[in-house]
Amino acid sequence: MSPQLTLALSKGRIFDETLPLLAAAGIEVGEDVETSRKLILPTNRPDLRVVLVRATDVPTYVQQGGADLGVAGRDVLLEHAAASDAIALVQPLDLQIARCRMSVAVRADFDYARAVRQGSRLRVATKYTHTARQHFADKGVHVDLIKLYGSMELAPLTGLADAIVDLVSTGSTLKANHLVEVEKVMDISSRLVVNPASLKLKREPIRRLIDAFAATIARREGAPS
Ligand code: PRT
Ligand code: MG
Repeated sequence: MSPQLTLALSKGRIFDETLPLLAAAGIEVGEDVETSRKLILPTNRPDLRVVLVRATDVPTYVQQGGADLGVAGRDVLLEHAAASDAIALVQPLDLQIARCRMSVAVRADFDYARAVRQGSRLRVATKYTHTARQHFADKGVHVDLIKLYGSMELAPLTGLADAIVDLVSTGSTLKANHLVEVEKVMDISSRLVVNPASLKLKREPIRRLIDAFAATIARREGAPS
């Protein structure tokens, strides 16, 4: 019997978009996550189970060996890497799921380009302080970063900040709050991450899973969308 593999996923879009990749590899998750309160989900493969953790906890689980593999957004991985001094996670594959972009947004009546041109010091609220700091440093824009854990859109509306750095998908959240996207920081998608020790000790089953995911992604990219 091959060794037991644990895959860490977060509920919501990452779980929903990883399921079809697993299915294409012949793996079915045995519980309905929406109704079940279980955090450990068996699959039809006795050597693979799924654990459900918070999106921001996926890198920690995989890095510390609580899971062999995980799926996490580039946003989460960049912040995690900047905050931890431990050995980097292995990132063998961009799964091209849960795609969005990280952008700078401001109130519609705030002239961002002018503020940047004048070299003003901007107050920027974000959950992604490391990535945002890097972005503005690269552009030579002076910023005071304000760390928030949610509802970033509120910051420019209340005068807490001039701008936010947040994830944007359809743009409807910004629109509903009268904010406009003024600059893209980067494209975001979710990646497979692997614990380096697991990759050595459980090389074969991990390799098979990576190959199966890669084949599905290649097929999707070849298909007209
Ligand atoms: O929600 P929770 O606090 O439990 O955790 P989480 O927000 O970390 O998890 P989740 O499931 O919301 O996001 C997991 C990952 O999905 C993120 O780390 C991103 O890599 C990716 N992803 C893709 C997104 C989005 N698209 C997205 N649109 N994550 C968040 N959003 C949010 C965004 O922050 C904003 O509030 O959706 C809103 C914008 O969406 P639009 O469509 O209105 O533009
Ligand atoms: Mg969320």
